[in-house]
Amino acid sequence: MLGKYFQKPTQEESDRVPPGQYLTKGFPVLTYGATPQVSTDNWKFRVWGLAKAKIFTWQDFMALPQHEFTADFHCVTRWSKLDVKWTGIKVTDFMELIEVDPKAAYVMEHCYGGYTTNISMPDFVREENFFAFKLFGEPLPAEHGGPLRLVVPHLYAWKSAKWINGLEFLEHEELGFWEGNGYHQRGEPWAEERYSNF
Ligand SMILES: Nc1nc2c(c(=O)[nH]1)N[C@H]1C(S)=C(S)[C@@H](COP(=O)(O)O)O[C@H]1N2
Ligand SMILES: [Mo]
Repeated sequence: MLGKYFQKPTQEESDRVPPGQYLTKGFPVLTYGATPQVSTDNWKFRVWGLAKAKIFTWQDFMALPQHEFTADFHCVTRWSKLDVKWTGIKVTDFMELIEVDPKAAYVMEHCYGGYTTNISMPDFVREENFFAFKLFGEPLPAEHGGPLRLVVPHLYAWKSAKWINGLEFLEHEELGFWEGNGYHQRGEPWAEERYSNF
């Protein structure tokens, strides 16, 4: 298993690698379909469903407090990358700008290109989750989700929607793209929630 693309972890590192995962040296690109090319000039981000409908521009996002984040990244195809450095905006700061109906228990993340992924409110609204627009100090490359992606460090990376452009708030859980194709509805890597159990 260990070869050119995988490295043998130190003890400290292996404590951070979830079961069944291997460390990778590079940062693989995992995209279903084509990479959308989105300019920040006409970029729009929508909120709808069980929330007051609202549209945000790139400038609206950039006006929010910006932070540096370091997070481990776990893809369900078994590669993990530790200590990825991002710059972004906390989900909790963005949530201050919108009015969500208390009945909303789930969120569907929507993206340019049509990808979707579902997440529960408690998994979404966490202090450590963020919208990223820089990777290792550089503008987020299109193939990694630029201009803006979500990062949800505590779940498998398919929940970290690239080219995110909308949040649909829901009362009942609906399945996103991979979740509707056999992947687990939550995707917690330490519990190895890889595949759907129904
Ligand atoms: N819009 C969109 N977001 C996506 C994906 C995708 O295909 N489309 N792939 C997901 C998967 S499976 C993973 S592992 C990560 C990969 O992010 P990376 O390409 O930056 O490594 O993005 C996730 N977000
Ligand atoms: Mo993935």
